[in-house]
Amino acid sequence: MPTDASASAAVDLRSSDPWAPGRVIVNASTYKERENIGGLIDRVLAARDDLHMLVVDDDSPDGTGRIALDRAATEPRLHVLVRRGRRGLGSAILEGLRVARAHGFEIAVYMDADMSHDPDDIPRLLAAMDPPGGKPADLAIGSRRVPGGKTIGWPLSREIASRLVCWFTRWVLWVPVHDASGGFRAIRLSLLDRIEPPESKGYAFQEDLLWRLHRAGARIVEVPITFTDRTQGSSKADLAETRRSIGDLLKLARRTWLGF
Ligand SMILES: Nc1nc2c(ncn2[C@@H]2O[C@H](COP(=O)(O)OP(=O)(O)O)[C@@H](O)[C@H]2O)c(=O)[nH]1
Ligand SMILES: [Mg+2]
Repeated sequence: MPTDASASAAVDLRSSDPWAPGRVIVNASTYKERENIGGLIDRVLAARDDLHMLVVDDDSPDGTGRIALDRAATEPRLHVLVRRGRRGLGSAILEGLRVARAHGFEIAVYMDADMSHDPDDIPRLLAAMDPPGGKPADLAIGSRRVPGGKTIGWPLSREIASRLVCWFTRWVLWVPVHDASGGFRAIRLSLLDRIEPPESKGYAFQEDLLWRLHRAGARIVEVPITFTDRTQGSSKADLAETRRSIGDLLKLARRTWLGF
């Protein structure tokens, strides 16, 4: 049964312990995704029957967290953390990775919850982490900007903004990847011990994490994916988030070039 601490509004809600042991967990961060969350859970858990899943919700006013908690009551591979108050996508991803590590998982895949990332691509990301006969990777990026990868349904303004951020990350932050801003990745969780945690709490978490992993010598690979813009619910990438991300990226540029 999920813990129900609704009487005490300041307490984060968690689905029940203990967790059965597992090697790979798929983390999805949610804010107001009630139209998407049920289908996402079904598709992730069906992608491979050894996968666990962790949903980190920021107390979505539309009840997304409650939907996930109710599912977790009967699904032992599903775990849910409902945090009190909106704390940002980057903060949710980082907390999810830490929870996964604390529960002994070796690899986490993290993804958006709006169906832009296809759960059927998860096995390909995992295969790139441990290629048979090849070198294991530390991070596999689901990439729209390598041959075979693409974006469907984005307005031109989003495409341009995303390409600018990727260009900036490659040529100003000196991280040699093609898709630095996507949020569909597999990461070897032991790497968290080798870096200082990203300071970016919002969308710039993606570039910030890459910047730190690259400087720590992580082996990063890119796997082509098709990103399809959401058809249900609405984007949370608003003006405030854009401003915050630009500030975070400029801070990283200062660290790269001036060292502070
Ligand atoms: N937990 C949590 N998730 C968030 C927050 N902001 C956005 N998300 C989730 O992050 C993912 C990406 O957000 P989305 O609105 O689709 O951004 P876009 O794809 O860049 O337009 C979605 O799963 C959102 O529900 C937040 O503050 N907290
Ligand atoms: Mg989206």
